[in-house]
Amino acid sequence: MASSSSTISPNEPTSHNKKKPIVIITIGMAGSGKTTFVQRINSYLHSLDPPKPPYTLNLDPAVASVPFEPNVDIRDTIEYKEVMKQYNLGPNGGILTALNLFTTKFDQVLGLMEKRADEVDYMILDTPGQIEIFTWSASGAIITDAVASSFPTVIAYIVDTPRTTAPATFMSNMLYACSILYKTRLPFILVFNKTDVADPAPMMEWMRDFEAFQEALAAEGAGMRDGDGDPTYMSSLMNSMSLVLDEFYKELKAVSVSAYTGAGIPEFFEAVDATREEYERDYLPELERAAKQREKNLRAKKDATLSRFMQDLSMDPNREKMGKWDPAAMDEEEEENEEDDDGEYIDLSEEKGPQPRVEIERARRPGTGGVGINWPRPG
Ligand SMILES: Nc1nc2c(ncn2[C@@H]2O[C@H](COP(=O)(O)OP(=O)(O)OP(=O)(O)O)[C@@H](O)[C@H]2O)c(=O)[nH]1
Ligand SMILES: [Mg+2]
Repeated sequence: MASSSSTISPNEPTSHNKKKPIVIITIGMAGSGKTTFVQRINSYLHSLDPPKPPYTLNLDPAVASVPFEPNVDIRDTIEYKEVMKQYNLGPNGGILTALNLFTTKFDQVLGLMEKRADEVDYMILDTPGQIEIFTWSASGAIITDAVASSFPTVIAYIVDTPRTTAPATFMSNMLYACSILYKTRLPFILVFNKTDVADPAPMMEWMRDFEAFQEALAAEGAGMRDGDGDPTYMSSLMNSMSLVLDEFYKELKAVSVSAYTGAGIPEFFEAVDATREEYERDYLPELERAAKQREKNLRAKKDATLSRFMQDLSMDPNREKMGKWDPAAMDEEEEENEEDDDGEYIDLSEEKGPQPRVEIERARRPGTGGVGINWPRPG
């Protein structure tokens, strides 16, 4: 899937010579305010003069209600509670499987995004509540890669500021952010949210000044010194970790916002706009190199299969009875098969009158006749 999009150049302007929109992927711990933040940036973009309505996608199958109107909503195609029942899973397994199933058709979603690229400046993805479902799953990686292969992309890592005021908690949150940065290698913005209830200034200071963080750690006291007054294992670990993080802080931008009041949102967009250059300079060459390598591997695999096939053919005593083999015809047939579609995603904002629905959508909508989901079963 990601590979299917590798031919699209994210650097190329859209057909009207407009720059490609920037995709903002919001990631953050459960309850950090991702959805409220997406709602806030969505309404901010609508309120600009002239308005710049973004293209929005909800990838959280378990959210009860979305406070903005997403253009693509995973809940329209997959009901995660039904997935839980069918696959006998718990809530997290259900969400993960729902996301995996959605990802199998993400090329269609990408197609919808490409179609709207001329009209919008920003595309915003809201991700599932449990952070690891998106960041440590194959589907999260596939979606991120697919999107980043087609558009300039930035990660907005939402930090729950009031829950991160303790130095140790702050550090674990930053370690998580650090792992995501190194995993995705995409431009990264730390978004300190909920600043209406907690001031992120001390945290910003800790990021700038390593010694300030050490002092805060020492001031926290508990667990840092043993009975003899020597530093504990925990204290040494935290000190070494904070040294690692010091390098990480140099690579990223941090902004303070309140999704609740709207404070800091213009500064967030300044940071987002600045990442376009970073994306083109650092990420794109790597992306192009990976795409070329993928293509090379694919060609080598195809050549190997072809020569094996030719060998088999030359050894087959019945080959005279068969018609002459035409590789071009075979390619055409393959392409035709690829085009076969067993379902279609719908851009809700384009919906005019009754739309063809995929089977799984009917399962969710009461009164539409669908009773079960025919997803492939494991094993
Ligand atoms: N005070 C304050 N509360 C906020 C802010 N942003 C979000 N919240 C609250 O934080 C809670 C969680 O917000 P959500 O937007 O649902 O967070 P989320 O990260 O999408 O949550 P999940 O998707 O369930 O993980 C809600 O009660 C919000 O009202 C903010 O800027 N200030
Ligand atoms: Mg949410």
